Amino acid sequence: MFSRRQLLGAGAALVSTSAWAKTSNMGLPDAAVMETAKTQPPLHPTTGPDYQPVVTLNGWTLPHRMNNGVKEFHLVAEPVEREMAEDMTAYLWGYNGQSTGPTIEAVEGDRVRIFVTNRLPEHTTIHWHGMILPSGMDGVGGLSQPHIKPGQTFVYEFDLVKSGTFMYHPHSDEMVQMAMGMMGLFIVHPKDPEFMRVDRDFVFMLNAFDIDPGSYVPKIMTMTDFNLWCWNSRLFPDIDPLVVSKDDRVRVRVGNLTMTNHPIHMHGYDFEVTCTDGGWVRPEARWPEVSIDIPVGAMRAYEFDAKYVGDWAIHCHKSHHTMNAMGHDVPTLIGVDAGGITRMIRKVQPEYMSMGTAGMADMGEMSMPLPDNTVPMMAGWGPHGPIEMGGMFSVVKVRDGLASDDYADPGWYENPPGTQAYEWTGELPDFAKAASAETKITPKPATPAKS
Ligand SMILES: [Cu+2]
Repeated sequence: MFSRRQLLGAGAALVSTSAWAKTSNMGLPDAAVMETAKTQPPLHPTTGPDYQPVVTLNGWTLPHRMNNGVKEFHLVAEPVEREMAEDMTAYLWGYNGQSTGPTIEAVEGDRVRIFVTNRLPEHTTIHWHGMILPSGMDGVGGLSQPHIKPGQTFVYEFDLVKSGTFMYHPHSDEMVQMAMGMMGLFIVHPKDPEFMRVDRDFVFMLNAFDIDPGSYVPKIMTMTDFNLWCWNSRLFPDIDPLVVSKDDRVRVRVGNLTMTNHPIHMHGYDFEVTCTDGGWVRPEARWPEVSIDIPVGAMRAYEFDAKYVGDWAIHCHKSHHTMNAMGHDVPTLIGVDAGGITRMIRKVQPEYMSMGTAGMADMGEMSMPLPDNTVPMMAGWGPHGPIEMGGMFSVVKVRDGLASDDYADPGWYENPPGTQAYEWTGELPDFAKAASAETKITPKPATPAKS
């Protein structure tokens, strides 16, 4: 057995970051630390132009301090323990106590000064993906700057010349450090508070890990066959819902630093793609979608008006990405008569069940004993039974009359009578007998709505 210290890597001192932040400040801004994987409330601006702050799913925004008009942030690259689900913790590398790292928020026209302290067992840098900045601030180790050695603090300083959605990640032993979870989002709000204003603005990173059941550290050499597909290093059913008030204008920004694309599909709505890492999409160039493919090394944002109340699934449409830890070398048993083999195995193992001969839905209903520190392949229990999902899945919950900063889970939506699929019992129910197509249908305009 390896001890946790060995797993974290030689030289990774297990000093509490908060204790360290207090004792070795040296004039640096406080390095705030987040201890929980719960979605934190939006951090409203206290100086400068107003903006609608983002909400990072199962994440948080890094506080800053003002120093002579410059916004100063302090990121600490360090080993972290991330709760990926209620029963599963991973030993990752991240920033300020968490992986995915905190979201940085600032405003177009700001000058930012970002202190980066390296508490990893090896050197690192930070690249500011998508930013327009001086070449020497671009964070490519060896090319634009020396690598930041363990124990060193480097300073990045540049003007935010454009608004939009950017990402940050190491450009230093990049394959290892990104496989260990080092990444985050950098949101630059428009200087004009009315430009592209929305009522709710959700952000999250896509990530993929390969962590064997019962172990804690991602296998860094895995290139394609990952077994955990996450949003902000979190797995369904423990990804928080996206809570929205009816008629809100809503934006969802998704960043992808995994090694494959993810078609993110949202039910109940059509929406428009409004932003890429390159900038805002002009109104006349936006296009309608119900699934938006997030390419590798890119982000996409989409917007919609929350007209339809309900519980609407949002998920990656690659069906293996909405499953938790699973092996891919399991034989297909659909249509196989397993009776004989089951009887034989039960002679030595009386509790043995054969599964999979009629599909795998049983997996969502049964709770079988699992190794320590993993999550069931299919999970989640809704108001009508097992949801049979995992990984990259959550629910957009649109409700009437929520307060503007209310992101608390409102529970399950209760479908009004006559609006839910029903079992056929041989006769139409009263609401269906009364239904008349002529009185109900209001055609949706064929042209996209202006925003
Ligand atoms: Cu996916």
